[in-house]
Amino acid sequence: KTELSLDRDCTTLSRHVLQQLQSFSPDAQDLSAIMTRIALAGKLISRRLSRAGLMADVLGFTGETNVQGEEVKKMDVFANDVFIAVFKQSGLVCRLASEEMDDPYYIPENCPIGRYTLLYDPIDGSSNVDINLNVGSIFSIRQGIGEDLNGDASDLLQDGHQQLAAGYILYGPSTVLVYSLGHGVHSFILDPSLGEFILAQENIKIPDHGPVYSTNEGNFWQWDEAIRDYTRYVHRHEGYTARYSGALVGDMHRILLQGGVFLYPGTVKKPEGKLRLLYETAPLAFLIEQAGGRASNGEQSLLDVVPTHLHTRTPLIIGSKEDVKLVESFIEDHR
Ligand code: AHM
Ligand code: MG
Repeated sequence: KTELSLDRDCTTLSRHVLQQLQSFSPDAQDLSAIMTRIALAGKLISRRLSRAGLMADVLGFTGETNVQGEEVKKMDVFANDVFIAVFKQSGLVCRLASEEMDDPYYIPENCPIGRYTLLYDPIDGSSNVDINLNVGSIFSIRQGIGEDLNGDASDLLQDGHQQLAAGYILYGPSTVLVYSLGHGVHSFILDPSLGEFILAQENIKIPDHGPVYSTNEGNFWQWDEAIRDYTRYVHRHEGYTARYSGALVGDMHRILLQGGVFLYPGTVKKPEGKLRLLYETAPLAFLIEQAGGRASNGEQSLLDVVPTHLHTRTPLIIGSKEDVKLVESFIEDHR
């Protein structure tokens, strides 16, 4: 028994990444090191969140507005800076791009050695921070194709299949990291006494159908008829249950484990929806497809969508295969 638990405790994230890539090639070493840094960012953010109510200067707004017209929270700024800090002088990532920064952030001393770019949403669902509910970080690792001549990351405007790795960190009762390198989806739980993410579940498969539908029904009046019809269908059939936390990572984690569908469709005010492709919807689509699920923007597979700029938004329908297909069939019927 002792040996068993020891064995489990020894499957740390960095070891797992190397096992996944089954090699000690430079690329495997790089990705393992990058994942270790992302995990460090997760630990730092998790520590700060766990003390948020006790410390001055953690909760609330900074008083500024970001490029996307949203009020900036102190935790957004902190978490954004954490990711930059853990990659400085790492020689690993040459560039970071996030929801909180208009343009990519270059780490010149890492270029050109670090050929990778980290795309991330440092705190997703940040309205939950002030009320002590779950939030998450979403990340994706890509390699630019060609050169970024204008410094606006045009080389990153590629479809979601180009992601080398993607995942999220969920700050809930415990801190959970879920990732995929394109070889299945795996979860790790932060053991605070060790300061390590320990393997929890390997090769997670999402059920083909699940009971949960997760969407902000307050937007019903803003949706097009297809999505309204789908919602009416769910209201009129047994076996569905609504869950929506206002934080995508938590809602997705539930769906990954228990099945169901998450929808953030276009609205009158935001025809492209709210969520951004490169650091929100594409990484989650990569994970869900690796877990045997499906992700769509309503028109095509989400992984096929090519962004027009760094902060491009897309509608999102994601989750269990059958549930996503059902939503798509309503969209099809209204064409
Ligand atoms: P954020 O990255 O600015 O926090 O926005 C993304 C969040 C998601 O976590 C969540 O699913 C969605 O916005 C909730 O939006 P709404 O309040 O419109 O339902
Ligand atoms: Mg976000």
